[in-house]
Amino acid sequence: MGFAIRNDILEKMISDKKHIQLLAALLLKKGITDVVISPGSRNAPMINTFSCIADFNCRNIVDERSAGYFALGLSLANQKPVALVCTSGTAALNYTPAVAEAFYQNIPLIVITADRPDYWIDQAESQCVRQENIYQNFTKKGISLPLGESEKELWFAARQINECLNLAVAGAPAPVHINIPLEEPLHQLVEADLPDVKGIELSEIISHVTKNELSGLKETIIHSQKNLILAGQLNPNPALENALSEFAAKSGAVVLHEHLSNLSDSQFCGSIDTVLTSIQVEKPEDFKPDLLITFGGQLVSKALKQFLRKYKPAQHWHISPSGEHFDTYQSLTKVIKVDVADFFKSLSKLVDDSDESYLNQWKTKEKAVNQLRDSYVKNIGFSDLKAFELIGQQIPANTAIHLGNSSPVRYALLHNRVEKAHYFSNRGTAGIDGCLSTAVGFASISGKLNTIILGDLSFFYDSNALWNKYIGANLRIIVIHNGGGNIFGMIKGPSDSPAYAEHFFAGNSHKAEVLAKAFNLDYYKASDETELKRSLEAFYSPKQQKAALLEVFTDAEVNVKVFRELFSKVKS
Ligand SMILES: Cc1ncc(C[n+]2csc(CCOP(=O)(O)OP(=O)(O)O)c2C)c(N)n1
Repeated sequence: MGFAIRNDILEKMISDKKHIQLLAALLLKKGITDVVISPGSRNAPMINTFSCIADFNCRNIVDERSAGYFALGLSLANQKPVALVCTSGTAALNYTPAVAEAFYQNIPLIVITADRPDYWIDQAESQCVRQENIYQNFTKKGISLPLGESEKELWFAARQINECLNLAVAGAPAPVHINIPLEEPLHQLVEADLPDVKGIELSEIISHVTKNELSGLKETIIHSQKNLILAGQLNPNPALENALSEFAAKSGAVVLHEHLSNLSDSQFCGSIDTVLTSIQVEKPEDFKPDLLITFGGQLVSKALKQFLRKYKPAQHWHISPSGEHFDTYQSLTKVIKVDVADFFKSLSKLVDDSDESYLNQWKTKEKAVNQLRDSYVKNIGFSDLKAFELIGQQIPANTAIHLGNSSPVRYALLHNRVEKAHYFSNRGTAGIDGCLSTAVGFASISGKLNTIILGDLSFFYDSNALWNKYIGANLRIIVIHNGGGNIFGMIKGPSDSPAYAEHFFAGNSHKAEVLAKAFNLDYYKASDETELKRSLEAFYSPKQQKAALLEVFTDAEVNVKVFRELFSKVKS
């Protein structure tokens, strides 16, 4: 299999290791061309081979924890699998957080780790850990390639690689792990083409709901008075949004969504946390659905989970092409294994008797709490809640917004969506360890302006995200510096603990400014409303031609007071 060499390389030299040639050929055959490499010695055969081939777009990131999240962001942005390549030992272990996040966000990472031959494991050899299937809880499949290069072993390796690459994107996408034991010498190169490899295809049959089943579903929908549709975290999907809008309009169903669902129809209901707080003090049972239909990934709102677990629907259908049994509300009665857009499209053709009383109930509530929020936020002092309002007003439309865990995502959800923005967040496992790296990876191939808003602890945790060559002019980082883990002051439990200040809040007086300078970012700061408005204007001005960081300083105690007051106002 011929290939073009990178134009800054003079010779067509690739590793002499046959498995690696095979792997490169199969990756190309499956259209997997984005590679994130971390330096090492044992992975030299992969580095030498991938970096010579023009079709591979290789990036280099030293910190494997950051590289993993960067790859996740890349994959999310271009909706394709991304390969990760690292050496043996703790290098491989450092991928684990990103692999777990990718697993729970259904992102197909192809994790390629170099290893020593198994007879050297646990033998006081350097840089080895027990690496076989180390990500077993977070991958669809983990393989270790055979060491030998006999015809049979190469056939076996090709079959296993084919299977991994197919499974990564089949059904619910997920990471796969290809561990490669390698014998020295590691740097021997040959002038050769890639081998002609046999690609094995996986043909997936898309299931459709039968006519009979559809008419049964229709009957249930028509006879249930209160139909509630809940959209979890989703990638932007206009076809799905159209189908859902049509179904909701025809059926009168209420569609609840968060910003991370990436839906924008104004007939849908957002502001979930404040609406539910308000409902609790009236007659919550009036809002209890008869039929709940869910799809997508996780939801941020804890209040929603508590509400639906208490006021259980008579029926709960979960729609998913891969058929996972998410019984988040302890009421699951049916899993419908179909494409979500197809499901709503098919049902729209059968349903047309929209009774909007349930929808009006929710929309009236939403309007009331949003008005209350707006008048409250207008008059509060400078705080995280206020800063998020001002930031939301200034972020340009039609951009990508990445939200850090944990209070940033919650504050953003309390405010209106930025017009036509796409929202992302590492909500698969809700870690604070890779929010910035994910955004940097995403932004590195995004044609849009990308803003990441994250807390100070998350920023410092993942500041190595800035330690690479892929920081583009389209990146804007907003660090909400409230002096520590302010989220723990907002939620009950940690804030009452005697260990709160030292072990939950973990006060942080370091400033992001020094790191911004170290990584050559333009730096802005704000400690009050006037400064923030001024900084935001410059931060988002077309004149800002370079990646920039805005550090917003707020007072943790004021933040907690303001946040709690909003909810008590909503309650009263
Ligand atoms: C890797 C990881 N470690 C610990 C946590 C627990 N945790 C959740 S939020 C948080 C504090 C975050 O602080 P910061 O980034 O400053 O944001 P804030 O919520 O204070 O605005 C911590 C430690 C986590 N989610 N992920």
